[in-house]
Amino acid sequence: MTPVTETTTSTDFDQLSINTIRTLSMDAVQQAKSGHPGTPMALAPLVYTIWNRVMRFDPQDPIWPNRDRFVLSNGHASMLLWSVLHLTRTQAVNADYEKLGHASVTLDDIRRFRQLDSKAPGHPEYHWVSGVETTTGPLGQGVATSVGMAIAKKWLANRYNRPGFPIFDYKIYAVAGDGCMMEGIGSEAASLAGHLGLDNLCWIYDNNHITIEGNTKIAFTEDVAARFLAYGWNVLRVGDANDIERIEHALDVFKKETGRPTFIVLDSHIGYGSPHKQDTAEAHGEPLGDEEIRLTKRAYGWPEDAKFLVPDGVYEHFEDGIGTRGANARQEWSQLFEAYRAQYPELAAEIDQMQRRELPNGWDRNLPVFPADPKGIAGREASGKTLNILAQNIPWFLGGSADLGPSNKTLLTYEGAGHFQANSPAGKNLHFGIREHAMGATLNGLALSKLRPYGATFFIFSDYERPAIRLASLMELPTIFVFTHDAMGDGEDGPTHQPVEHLASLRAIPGLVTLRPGDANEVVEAYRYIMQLRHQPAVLVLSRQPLPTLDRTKYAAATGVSRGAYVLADTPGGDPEVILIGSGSEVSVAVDAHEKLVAEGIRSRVVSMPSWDIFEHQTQQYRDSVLPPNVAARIAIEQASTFGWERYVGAKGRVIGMTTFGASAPLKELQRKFGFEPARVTAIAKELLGRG
Ligand SMILES: Cc1ncc(C[n+]2csc(CCOP(=O)(O)OP(=O)(O)O)c2C)c(N)n1
Ligand SMILES: [Mg+2]
Repeated sequence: MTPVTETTTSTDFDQLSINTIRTLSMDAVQQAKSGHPGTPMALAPLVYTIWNRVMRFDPQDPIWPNRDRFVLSNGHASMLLWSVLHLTRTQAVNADYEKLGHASVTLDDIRRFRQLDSKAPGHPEYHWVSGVETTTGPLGQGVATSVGMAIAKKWLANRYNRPGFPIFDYKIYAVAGDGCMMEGIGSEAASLAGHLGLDNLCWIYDNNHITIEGNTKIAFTEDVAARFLAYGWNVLRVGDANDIERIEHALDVFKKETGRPTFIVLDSHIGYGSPHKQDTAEAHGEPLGDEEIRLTKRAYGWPEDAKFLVPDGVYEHFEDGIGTRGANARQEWSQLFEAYRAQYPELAAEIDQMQRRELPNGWDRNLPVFPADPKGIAGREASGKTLNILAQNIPWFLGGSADLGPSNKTLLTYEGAGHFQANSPAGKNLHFGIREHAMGATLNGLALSKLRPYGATFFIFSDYERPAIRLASLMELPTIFVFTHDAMGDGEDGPTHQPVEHLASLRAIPGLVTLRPGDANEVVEAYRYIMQLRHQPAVLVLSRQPLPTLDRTKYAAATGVSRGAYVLADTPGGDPEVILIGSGSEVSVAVDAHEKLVAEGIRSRVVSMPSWDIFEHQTQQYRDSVLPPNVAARIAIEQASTFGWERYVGAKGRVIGMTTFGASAPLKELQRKFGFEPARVTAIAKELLGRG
């Protein structure tokens, strides 16, 4: 190995840079007394090669649209990312895409690895550190998200590239460990990527045979390479993770491959260079210890007592590599884009808007308005009509379903909508197959690429997608999750298909906007609200069965949806003695009960509450005007777990909801059995008012 003091040649600088990544990682974990040193030590040569020799990424502009993407799916090895972001002097950008004029990750951040406010947190966090392409840590999410990035690139290239104008021609590199290969989401995503022939996607598998409990032979003995061959990937192997020439060669093979994604099996040694910890599970997630660090640095030819050392010339070496290559690539692209703008001003304007997560002019023209109709229309139907308008108004709005398009009504049926496949990358209908979890992550990958995606399945299967929904919220991405069959409306399918606790569980995710509209016009208003979100994901919860379309000349306008909850029907003079609060299919139950109560001289009010989250963000004054604090007689009605409704009905109120699973029966019988009928509401209202 090359001693620090004797460096001269560029080969020496390769090794010196690699060892800088290794020792920064070891020192940071030791200082934090927590973290994962072993994998950064093993993968430093790989990450070095990708970044300094291959990737087209300009550290001066980490959000340049045509940059290559790097995803660290084994997010516990975050020190790899903090090291290269620091050594490349990648610049910080804020949420409004403004360059802040300072480094994204400083050496001081690395010294404060895993500490409060450090830009070197435990795992890569998209919204927190510039240069991180996606949040990772839950294993498998990163690789699955990379599939969305690869789909996005194909779609973007098809729409915007023109002869002589390869505006979008980037590649996506994802690094993953055994965990990402074991997790189901990784397999779902690999299967989808193979089917779609995503040849712009390269996964590098850190084949170190080690996970937390020890050698992978205790639980994971399949032939991973054979599995990827079966998925239709191009499978390569590099037998020595320290051989950067071979790594670069494999990456070259990837770049030339057409029609298939590439999977590189990289045989590595976790904790490489550590005399006592290499190839052990201890190297995975524990600091090496001061003495072992000393011995390892000695093995690297590093000054044994130096800490957080970046030797002379290392920053410059990255500057000469990725810095120069990235700056040139971006400058060439910028010139290309200006010429493109002159020739294709409309397309260029679209790209500009999309990059800022803005909507095109006229994005909401022709949205449907549904006339009053007691029989009404299903939430999913109203959604389908709305989606079909939005997709025509917004070029980069696209989506699909996990094989339930005909049921979810998410199919785009207008002429020219098309279906995204390997040979038809213009399609706006995506087909995720029955892979909800990968669908969620793929949607996030699309949103990270600045497209505006939606994905659908039955509400019950939000459980199969939940980790990706949570990450969308953590990343502050405007991903749209559409769910239909929101309660007992699918009756005969029974309790396996009837969501109960799902609303409560999604409402508990910080930052997520959950909306359960009460009629067709509320569905439209829900979309109008959601589409304007730039940094928040939304969940739309829709009925399978028809819901009466309320007469908005008699009741309040559906635009109240934008406030989360609003007074839909009131007592004359607005001085209610009882408040009925409902969402979704229970809004019309509340309205029926209200009419009966009013007819009996009871001063009732109906509050339609499609979204707790939006309502919570209104002023106290508004919230009090909807739910006056002096009215204690309150009834919430919702075909879902009662969990949490106390906050709106108070100690003296009541909740008509679910405390058990549902049952298999026709809808009407279920509504009777579980008490979602106007008569029950009126009876409870009178009981609360002491007029029973
Ligand atoms: C979904 C999920 N389950 C469990 C964990 C906890 N965890 C973090 S790292 C790890 C072991 C990962 O092994 P591998 O991917 O081989 O990484 P290596 O130790 O080789 O770097 C586990 C179980 C996690 N982060 N995500
Ligand atoms: Mg491993």
